[in-house]
Amino acid sequence: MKIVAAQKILKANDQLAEENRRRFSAAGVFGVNIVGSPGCGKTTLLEALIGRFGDALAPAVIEGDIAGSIDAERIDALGVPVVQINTDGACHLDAQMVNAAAGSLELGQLGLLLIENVGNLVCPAGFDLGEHRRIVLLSVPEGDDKIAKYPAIFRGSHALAITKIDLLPHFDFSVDRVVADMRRLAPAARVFQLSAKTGGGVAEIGDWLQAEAAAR
Ligand SMILES: Nc1nc2c(ncn2[C@@H]2O[C@H](COP(=O)(O)OP(=O)(O)OP(=O)(O)O)[C@@H](O)[C@H]2O)c(=O)[nH]1
Ligand SMILES: [Mg+2]
Repeated sequence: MKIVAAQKILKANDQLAEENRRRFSAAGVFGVNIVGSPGCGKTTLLEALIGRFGDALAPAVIEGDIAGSIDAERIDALGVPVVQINTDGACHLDAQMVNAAAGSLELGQLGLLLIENVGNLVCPAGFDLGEHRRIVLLSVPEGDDKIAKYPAIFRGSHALAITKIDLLPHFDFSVDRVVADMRRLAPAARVFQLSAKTGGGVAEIGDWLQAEAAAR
């Protein structure tokens, strides 16, 4: 007996992800996949980045959630085009879902496509969506051992944002340990420290993203 289903699915996903990437590049859209645990601060970061960029980068958002449209409503309130994907139980987005969602956006009028993945530190790691950059978030309350315990999602990311940095006084969380673990797994990745409460660090990651988008 041969079991090849998972490999086949991943191969098909990779092919469609490449197609998505070509489509985004051809339209002049820079795609960013935002991943991290439930509640780590993904939507809050999107809100802060959109507030910072304004219309300058012509952003749009694809929201991935198992159910509901809470996050899409938060983005819609900012007046930014948004599509909500409900995965109906699946713990990650895939290239097919993003392909379908992108079909309802005017890609030619956009500069930046921010894709918030389903909150999960495991499943999204294996699924390329066709993005140009992947940012992984790790919030202080989750603990400083998460890179060591969930390496795949960190290894494949271009940047790490340590979020909720305002909570450091309340948790035994070593930023040095997290930075060292990330350096080992992804030496080229940028590391940012953010607080949505104070707004600290949003400028740095926003400037980096803007420079990465401009460099393409
Ligand atoms: N103290 C503090 N709280 C934060 C910060 N960023 C986000 N939060 C809070 O964390 C909670 C979750 O934030 P969200 O942005 O909704 O998290 P998320 O990752 O989008 O969550 P899911 O989409 O459910 O996976 C909210 O109550 C936010 O107000 C921060 O920098 N500091
Ligand atoms: Mg969210």
